[in-house]
Amino acid sequence: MYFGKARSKGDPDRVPPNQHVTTTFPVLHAGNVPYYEDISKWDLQIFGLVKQPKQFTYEELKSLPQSEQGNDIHCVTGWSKLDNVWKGIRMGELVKACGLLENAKYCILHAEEGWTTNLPIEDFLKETSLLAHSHNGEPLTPEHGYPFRAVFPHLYFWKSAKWLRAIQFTEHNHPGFWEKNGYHMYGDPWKEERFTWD
Ligand SMILES: Nc1nc2c(c(=O)[nH]1)N[C@H]1C(S)=C(S)[C@@H](COP(=O)(O)O)O[C@H]1N2
Ligand SMILES: [Mo]
Repeated sequence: MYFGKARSKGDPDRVPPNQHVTTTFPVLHAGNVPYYEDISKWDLQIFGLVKQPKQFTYEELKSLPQSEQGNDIHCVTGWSKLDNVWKGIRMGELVKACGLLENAKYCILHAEEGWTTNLPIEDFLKETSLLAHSHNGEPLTPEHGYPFRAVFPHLYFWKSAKWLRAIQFTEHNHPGFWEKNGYHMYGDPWKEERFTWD
């Protein structure tokens, strides 16, 4: 498991500029925490610029090859949480069977209540990009994204959509919920790509 170069608090190799380390796990989102009465009715859809759109049930996702990733997360509001262990499915594994079309360049992640975020396809397909169902050995709690959330540790944490319901592949880069409200289209914490009005 990879935990980065150093372990000390505030290490500049480990903690991006103007971030502080927290040992708590803050809960942050717009809207409501969803409640699922019957998880067998839940699904995750993959659509857009793919040869074969797909619809996964909860059970189907649990039966795909599972991976574990150790990483740090950085919220644009200033907190960083080090040494998280996520378990789930690599995004690359998830979309294997869909056949991405050549003009697929970006993704829109669709979460509950119409919440969205966007990122380039290379970032979505990185080895470290996960569709996670567990954090530090425990299933995700409802507040942190149960049943499945995205985790893109190399981008600010707002890109890591909780309660993910669909992944859409597009040719152009469409701003999501926060991006329409001035957050950066990419969000590299090391370059402090926080807001577009800076
Ligand atoms: N569906 C959804 N996912 C979301 C958000 C949201 O508002 N809705 N907020 C993002 C933001 S700004 C952050 S910092 C992280 C917070 O995740 P956490 O509550 O598990 O710490 O979720 C991200 N994913
Ligand atoms: Mo955030």
